[in-house]
Amino acid sequence: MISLQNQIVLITGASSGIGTACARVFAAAGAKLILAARRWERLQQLADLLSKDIHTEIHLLQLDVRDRAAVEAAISSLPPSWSDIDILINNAGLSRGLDKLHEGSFEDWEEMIDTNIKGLLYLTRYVVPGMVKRDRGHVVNIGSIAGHQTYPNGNVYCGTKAAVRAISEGLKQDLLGTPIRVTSVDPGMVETEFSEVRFHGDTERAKKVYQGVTPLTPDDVADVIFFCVTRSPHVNINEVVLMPVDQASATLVNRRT
Ligand code: NDP
Ligand code: 8X3
Repeated sequence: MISLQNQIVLITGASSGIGTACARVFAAAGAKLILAARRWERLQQLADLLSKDIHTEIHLLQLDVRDRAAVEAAISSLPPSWSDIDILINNAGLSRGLDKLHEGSFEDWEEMIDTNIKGLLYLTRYVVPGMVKRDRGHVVNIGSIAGHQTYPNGNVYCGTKAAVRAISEGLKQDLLGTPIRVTSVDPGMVETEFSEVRFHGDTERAKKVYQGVTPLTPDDVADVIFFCVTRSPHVNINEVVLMPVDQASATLVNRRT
């Protein structure tokens, strides 16, 4: 196992899915974890588990990434032993609804844009200056295949992930001349709470998304993220697109039932 001993890793959206899986993988490599999300109990349960099993050092942040002032306060008030963030994993994100654009819900749009684009920007804006000052760091943004191909009714969600892709590219350009690395990890279908959130808690509809296919697991994605951040310091993996063998595009899925 490659060691990330004493490296400080901030993971947003750590209370579920890909974020939780990242917490496990990075804890196993000896990193110190700052875990952020809105659901405090979930974060505490995860922290209890990781501190018991792997003796990980953990700092929790109850944070809504849409709230710029809260993001600024959370980052600027980190205790000195936690403030030098080495790796930022901008993972918090969601889809809401699957409707035609001209019938879509304004609330759903705003939640996706505020979380997936603006939240990611706020974290980046408040964390990256410290990385520049310390001359080290890595930002990993979780995009999606939805940022590469728009699918019917995906409109605004796909737009937010296309924006994440452009922002990752822009950040890489703006950090040229520094040793800071930028990576976009763009998965296809991963079985998490994603579809349940998309369908506003309709678990039956959510289950159907993964019916008859073998989707990616959150661990598969965490594994790729870990690979990206553990290359030699002169290597920048700009973008990784990964999907299950059962998927060929956002709309081409091999279902066995
Ligand atoms: P989950 O729903 O399982 O996890 C989403 C995480 O984001 C939760 O921890 C949630 O925490 C957090 N989150 C959502 N809104 C906010 C907010 N306003 N402030 C802080 N945290 C927030 O889904 P995934 O693990 O699948 O999603 C993780 C990322 O992966 C997302 O960016 C998603 O778009 C992307 N993705 C997912 C794919 C999939 O098929 N599952 C494929 C491609 C990309 P809490 O509610 O506690 O705040
Ligand atoms: C999640 C994957 O195809 O549902 O970003 O948009 S998809």
